[in-house]
Amino acid sequence: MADAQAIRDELASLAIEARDALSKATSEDEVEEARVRYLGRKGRLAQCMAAMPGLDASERPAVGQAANQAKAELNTLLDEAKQRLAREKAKAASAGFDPTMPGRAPAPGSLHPVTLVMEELCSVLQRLGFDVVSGPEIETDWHNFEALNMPPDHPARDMQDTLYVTDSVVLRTHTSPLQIRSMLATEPPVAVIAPGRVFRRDSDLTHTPMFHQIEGLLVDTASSLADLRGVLSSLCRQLFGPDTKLRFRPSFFPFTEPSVEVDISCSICGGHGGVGQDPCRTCKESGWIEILGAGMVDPEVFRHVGYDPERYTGWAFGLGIERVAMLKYGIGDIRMYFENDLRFLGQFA
Ligand code: 2NM
Repeated sequence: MADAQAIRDELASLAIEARDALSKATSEDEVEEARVRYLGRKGRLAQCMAAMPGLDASERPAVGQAANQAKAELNTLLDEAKQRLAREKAKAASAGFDPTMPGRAPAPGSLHPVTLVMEELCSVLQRLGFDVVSGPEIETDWHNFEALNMPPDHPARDMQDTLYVTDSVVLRTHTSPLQIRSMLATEPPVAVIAPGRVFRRDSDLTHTPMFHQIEGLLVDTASSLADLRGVLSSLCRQLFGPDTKLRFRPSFFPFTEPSVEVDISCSICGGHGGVGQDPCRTCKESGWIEILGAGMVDPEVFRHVGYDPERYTGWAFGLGIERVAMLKYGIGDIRMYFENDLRFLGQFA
């Protein structure tokens, strides 16, 4: 005769042990082990069931009900343990993924400092009334040299300095041939600017074989150096700040007479030649920086394009974009422009 109280005690203790074991289980194997131990065919619940027939008939229903309750609880505990492990597994699998982190920002491109300065120069000069012109980078010898009063024996035409395509075709060495083309295409008044790539057979610390220029040209019946000075003052002050001063020095170009080189007060030291005790390296303590060349268009150039030099006067100027961008942004080395280092290029947006 089985003891009803002993079965009740066993049911109670196996439930306590099962709760403990399943709440601590750290693997599916441990859960399965517990299932076999408590609910298996030879498990502790099955042993309690096996003892039931030996019970007194009056005790059997109540003990049977307690056994069924224990079985139901064991099943629930097993399900819960399995679900808990599944949750933990999923969490571990996604460890390191934080859905609240901001997304990876796309890296937007930025304009090259040469492009930025070129666009700024164009927009300032367009507001002053100049039209932007463009044209071929491969030019005839005539447009690039002859029409600009640079005869065949001119030193700039040397193979040492110019990249020749054939005997009479060159990579343009300046954007002046665009001014020639503009004058050939229209009668005065003419007010054009010509930005673009130019090529010279030159490569060292301060020269690259390709660089950028912008040139301006104004032709009318009474244009003068005074107008040129006004336009260049306005241009330089918009580019380098309203306190920028200009200085004209006499110079020589084959295509202008008289010719000048134009300095601006140093944008780094403010024209003082130094900052406090430190000498300014940018202007070599002079307070001035050469920024462009200019002059009154030589009558010989007008004759080449069919303009009457007795009727018209004009002036022109030219400057190098890379050099202006270096001064404007404090870039120390011209080679940086062409190394495509994104850490450099991204600084000017
Ligand atoms: C410069 C300096 C001085 C110039 C002259 C002409 C033209 F076509 F009218 F003759 N175009 N550009 C010129 C004059 C360019 O660059 C330093």
